[in-house]
Amino acid sequence: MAHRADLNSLTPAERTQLVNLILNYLTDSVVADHVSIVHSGLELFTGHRAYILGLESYLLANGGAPFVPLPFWNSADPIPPEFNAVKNPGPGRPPLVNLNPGLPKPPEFEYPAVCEYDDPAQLGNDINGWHGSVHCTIGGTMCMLPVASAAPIFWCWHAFVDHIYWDWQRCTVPCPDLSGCTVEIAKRKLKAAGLALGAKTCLPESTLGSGYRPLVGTDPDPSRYFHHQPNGHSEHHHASREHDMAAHLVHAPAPALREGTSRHAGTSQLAGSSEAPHDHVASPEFVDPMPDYEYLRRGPRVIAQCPAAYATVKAGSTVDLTLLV
Ligand SMILES: [Cu+2]
Repeated sequence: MAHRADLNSLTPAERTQLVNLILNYLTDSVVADHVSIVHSGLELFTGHRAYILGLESYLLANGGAPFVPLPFWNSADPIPPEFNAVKNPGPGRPPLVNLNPGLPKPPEFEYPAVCEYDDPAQLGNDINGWHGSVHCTIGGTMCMLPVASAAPIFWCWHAFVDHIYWDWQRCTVPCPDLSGCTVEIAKRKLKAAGLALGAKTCLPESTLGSGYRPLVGTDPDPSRYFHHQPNGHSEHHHASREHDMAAHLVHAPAPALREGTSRHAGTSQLAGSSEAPHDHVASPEFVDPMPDYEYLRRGPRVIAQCPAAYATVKAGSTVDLTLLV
C-alpha cells in the first residue's frame, strides 16, 4: 500500500481543485511556520510531516478529503502546469523558474534500499542535500526558505520526501511469537510478517532429560488426567491435556519443567517419591500415557527464537529458531 498518490495520477481538474485549496490555506502565518522546522536529522521528516498534517486537516474540513493523504510530486517528473503557482506573488515571492528540475530520487532512498539505514536521523541528513537541490533547481520562491511553502508544489514535494520516511518506517516489523510452532507454521508466520527463517538449532528430546516423559508421572496435579466420570467422553480431557502439556514443553526450558512441580509441592508426587498421588482411579491414558503423547512427535517444535517474540526487527531479516525434535 502506497500511502500517498502520485500528483500525476490526478486529472488536471483535480489538480486545479487541489491547488486552489492549498492557496486558500496558505496564510502568511502558515507560510512563516516553515522556518521553525529543523532541516536536518529526524526532524526533517517529523517536522515536515506535522506541517503537512496541518494542510491535510484543512483539506478534510474544506471539501478536500479526496486529497488526503496529500499526493506527492515525484521530482523525476515535470511539475504539472496547474502547480506553477505562488500565493501572493511579488518581489518577496518570485515565480517558479524551472518546472522540470530533473532530479529523481537517488537509488539509496528507494525502498527497500532505504532499509540499509539504521538511523532515520542519518537518513534525514543524507536526504537534505538532494532535497535542497530540488528546491533551488526549481528556483524562485521554492529556493527561499522563509517563503518556500507559499508555493503549492512545496507541499507535494514534501509529501514525496515524507514518503521516503514512511518507506523507512515500514523497514521494521514486529517479530511474531513462534513458540510451539512446527517449522512449516513458523515459516508461514515469518513470511506473513515480512521475515525469513534463519538458522535452526535442533535439540534432541533427550535434552529435556527427566523433564520429558517423567513429567507425566510427576505432574503437579495429576488429578486433571483422571476421569471423574468413568463412562463419560474423554475427548475433552485429551484436548485440554495436550494443550497443557504442550504449553509446558514449549515455554519452559528443561530445568523449569521440574521447578514447575514445586508450585504444588504439597499435593504432588515428586519424582522418586513412593507416595501414591491421589485416591482417584487413574484413566488408562494416565496409567499408560505414551499413546497420548504421540503428538509431540509430529515434527519439531519451536522452543526458542532469536530475536525474541515481539522484538522490532528489520523487514526481510531472518529469525533463528531452536527446535525440540
Ligand atoms: Cu523542503
